[in-house]
Amino acid sequence: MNSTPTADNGIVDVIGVGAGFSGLYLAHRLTTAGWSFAGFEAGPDVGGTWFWNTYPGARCDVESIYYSYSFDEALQQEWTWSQRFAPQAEILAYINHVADRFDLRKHFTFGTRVVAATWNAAERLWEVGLDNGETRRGRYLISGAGGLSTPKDFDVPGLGNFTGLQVSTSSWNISLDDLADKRVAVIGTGSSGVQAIPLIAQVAEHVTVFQRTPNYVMPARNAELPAAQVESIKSEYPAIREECRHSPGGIPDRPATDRALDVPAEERRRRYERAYQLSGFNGVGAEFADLLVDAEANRTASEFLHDKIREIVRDPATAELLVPKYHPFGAKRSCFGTDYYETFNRPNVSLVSLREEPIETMTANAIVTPKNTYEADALVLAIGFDAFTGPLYGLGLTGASGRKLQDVWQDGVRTYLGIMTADFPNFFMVAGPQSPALASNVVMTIEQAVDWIADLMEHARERGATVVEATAEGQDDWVDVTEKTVAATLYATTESWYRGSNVAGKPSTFMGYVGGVGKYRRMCTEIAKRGYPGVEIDGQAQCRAL
Ligand code: NA7
Repeated sequence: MNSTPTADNGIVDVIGVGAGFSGLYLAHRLTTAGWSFAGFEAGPDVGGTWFWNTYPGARCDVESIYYSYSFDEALQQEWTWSQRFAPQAEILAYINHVADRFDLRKHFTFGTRVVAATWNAAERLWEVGLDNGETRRGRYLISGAGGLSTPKDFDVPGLGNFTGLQVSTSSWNISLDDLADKRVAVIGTGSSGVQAIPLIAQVAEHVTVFQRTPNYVMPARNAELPAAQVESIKSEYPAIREECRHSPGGIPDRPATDRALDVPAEERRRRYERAYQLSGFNGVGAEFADLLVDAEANRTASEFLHDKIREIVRDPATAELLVPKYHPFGAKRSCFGTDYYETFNRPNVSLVSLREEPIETMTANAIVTPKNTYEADALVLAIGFDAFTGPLYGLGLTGASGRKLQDVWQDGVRTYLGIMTADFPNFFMVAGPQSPALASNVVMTIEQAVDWIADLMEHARERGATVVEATAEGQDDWVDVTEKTVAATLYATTESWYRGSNVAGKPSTFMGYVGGVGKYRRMCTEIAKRGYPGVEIDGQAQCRAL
């Protein structure tokens, strides 16, 4: 049970949702500042994404030394990452360590989901319904529910017919051994599928990969972190973190100033090759300044990577199917894999392109396309998430005007800084849509958002104010900023979960601010310094924000 004391009237200062990276830092930051806090977490323990996504090969594609909290110097000195890209189990162990070290579990009720939340304007508080039937009342409601925590429905008929073993990467509940010697069908080739497929192929009798859109997959080049490198990083951690906070992506920047087409073809290729060896988000995608804004420049990187696929994959027909041809490199989330393309050289792995033969239905033991019937004993779904809005709509939010969040956002997401949304007073989103979350080392974005929220709450408290809300004008301006920023990039040309296109019927809005973590931080800091323009504090609108 939640052990946070509440006032006699049963009203807690803050109701927090989720005990992943966001929720834990929220609990720590706000309770340290003297707010009472009641957190609710659907899972049985801390971890969020890293609690649920336990599929084989699951690891973060941001390097561990950056994908971790920076708020406490002693914490970052005492924790030692073993690998360049930490596997899921190690990240979960880290999150557990943080929860223990700062005694954070006492602030949460586990196994309990927030399913309804209604703003009570008369009493200036949120009435929050839980899936156990109870109601809690809180002055503020803050979502740390994450952006990729609501699995997408499988939108192909016939899934219910399949009677074999069935598992999703996002709620993995079997062991790899359960797939041993089975004919396994894997649907989905985003980051999750790309990480899982090579390991499943090592144990399965046969793996049939069903690919809808080929992705750019670069070798992760994961490795043990040498002790000397760890020591060197630790000795400079505060400076490294500061660099991350002001960087484009929340990791130390490899600033690119050259434009791809200004460089002779031979040299360009040499540079791509060197960057390919580096890998990570500072690899090929960071080699030239214009790769995400100029289609011709992008083509040079795309073609370099196409050639890599053709070099690795021995069967030319399979290689051609794996070559990404429907989007520019980087416009959809790039993947980092280990032996991904090499896996298609195994005799027990085959590839089905759903562009050529879409799934028509499933039977008890097969996937049926117009061309073939693919028998399978087990089905692995790696089909992704109803990103950002899925988790938020799951909270059942009803705002000041009595409308549900999904109705207010029926034509697309509208937020102020990706943190607040008009008509939902005292409600905050950590790493929400239209924040830099989607295009950043999200832990940096989380810390920044939590600190900004805490500062705004403190600002209101010092003034004796109890209600803060984004103004419609502030929000319009922010939506405009996010749209103009993305319109100048190739992200705008590509259908992906970044813009909600992976979920049928979801209105198309780009879900992130892609102007950079550092620039975003500067804007947020400036807004705070100016007394929060774009926010109404106890009904007093400040001047226009942006
Ligand atoms: P992603 O990246 O959304 O990938 C999902 C994959 O599943 C992708 O290849 C989809 O093809 C495919 N998909 C989705 N629905 C279907 C259906 N109905 N039929 C066939 N194929 C389908 O999710 P991940 O879990 O891999 O990664 C999510 C993020 O986690 C990732 O971006 C990182 O940020 C970490 P599509 O491309 O839509 O054609």
